[in-house]
Amino acid sequence: MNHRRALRAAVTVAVTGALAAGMAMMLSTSASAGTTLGASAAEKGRYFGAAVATGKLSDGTYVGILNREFNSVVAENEMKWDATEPQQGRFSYTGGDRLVSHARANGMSVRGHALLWHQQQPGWAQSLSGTALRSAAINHVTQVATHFRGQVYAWDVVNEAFADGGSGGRRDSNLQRTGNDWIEAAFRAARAADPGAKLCYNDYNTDGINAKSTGIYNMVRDFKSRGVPIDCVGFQSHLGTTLAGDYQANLQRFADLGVDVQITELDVMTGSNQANIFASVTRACLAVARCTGITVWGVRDCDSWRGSDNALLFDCAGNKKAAYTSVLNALNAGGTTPPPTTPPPTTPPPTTPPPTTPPPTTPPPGPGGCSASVSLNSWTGGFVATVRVTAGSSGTNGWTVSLTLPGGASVTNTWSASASGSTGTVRFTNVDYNGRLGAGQGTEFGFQGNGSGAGMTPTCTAS
Ligand code: G2I
Repeated sequence: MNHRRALRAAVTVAVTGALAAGMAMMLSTSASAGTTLGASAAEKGRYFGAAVATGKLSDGTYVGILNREFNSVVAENEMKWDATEPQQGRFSYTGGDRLVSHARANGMSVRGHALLWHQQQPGWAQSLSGTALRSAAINHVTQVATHFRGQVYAWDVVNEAFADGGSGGRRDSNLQRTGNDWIEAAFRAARAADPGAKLCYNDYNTDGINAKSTGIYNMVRDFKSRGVPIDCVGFQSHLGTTLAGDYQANLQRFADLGVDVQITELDVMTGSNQANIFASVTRACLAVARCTGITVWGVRDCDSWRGSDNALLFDCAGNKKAAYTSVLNALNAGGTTPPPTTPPPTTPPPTTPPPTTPPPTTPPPGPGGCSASVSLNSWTGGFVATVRVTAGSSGTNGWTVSLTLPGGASVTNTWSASASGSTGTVRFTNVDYNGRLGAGQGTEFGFQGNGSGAGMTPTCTAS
């Protein structure tokens, strides 16, 4: 990947300009004048985030800007594969946990970046291939997403898997060589590990309708049609001196597939167009109802991977640049469409990792019938329950699991079963693909709840 080369492949600027801005003012449902990026974006039901290098959290100027202006963070490097699993099976979460804890203390949501990527792999993974690499990669997804379960608003599950240029196909990589289905395998593993996180595919050079973004579009359409769990697409938006005229139309066509979209790594080449391009990207996100937020890739120009491009919103001394003002004005003027239906959490989940519950001891199935056991992953105010159903000696054609939630608890989301009721005694019945179990066979379903799920005892009835 060569982002510099990528930046040169730019098209004409289409700044929507005064007309659109005027319309936005007219159509805007509530006049607003947030005084910081985060507050103003929040008024529009969105977040405004920054990539953070945790090493800089001891820099007072840096932290001052971060805490004042942003209500979302992403780790610039600390949650990547080389950082989180430096040796196979040995996980290290120091940097990621530090960022999550900073976010929690300051009311910020967290984007997770990135579970699988061809770059920044630890040496041991670079030297693997085939099924050994595939299992290591899926284990990585499972472990890391489990560790941060309940603490991450959205994960970049797979980063930069498509090729540049006109092919519209996948990039060659060790991961790609394990089989074309590696991306969907990663998304399924991530969903199982953290059912509450939005799962995103993230890439660059997708800033408009082009061969690469169309290749990704086709993958997302295919995933949606086959039920592969994908919730969002990240558009990195490392931009040059021009912006494609169809930047917003491209976001919209993805949103129309039924996924959220997010601007995930925004930075723009310095120059006379910088402020305009930042504002145009902001307006584009506000104009797409399912664009849930914008993240800039760093705080001050000198914090940026782009060095002398001076590509961010604050100068090296921490002063607001013209680009900052243009973004804030665009946020305050914007919002011609309703904000997303599921705004990102304003109260981030707890930093203390959920208590690890030992694997449940599944009661032996009796003759006929079925049995069920629950394992819980809880945090203050919520939990995820995984329920294991095991068929007795006659197998099942279908099953129903009943359990009684403690007072004040409620089911908010169920997968691999259908729930009747959400409080008190709730009955979960198999879905079409998991009702039929052979003698002694098992299956799992799960649900997420508010309140405490402690002490639930399931009973299973077979049909
Ligand atoms: O390349 C810009 C971004 C493109 N999209 C994915 C992002 O994850 C990526 O971020 C950059 C970070 O901003 C850099 O900070 O990813 C680079 C790695 O590809 C990061 O650079 C690395 C250096 O290459 C390492 O030498 C260094 O040890 O940062 C590491 C930590 O400072």
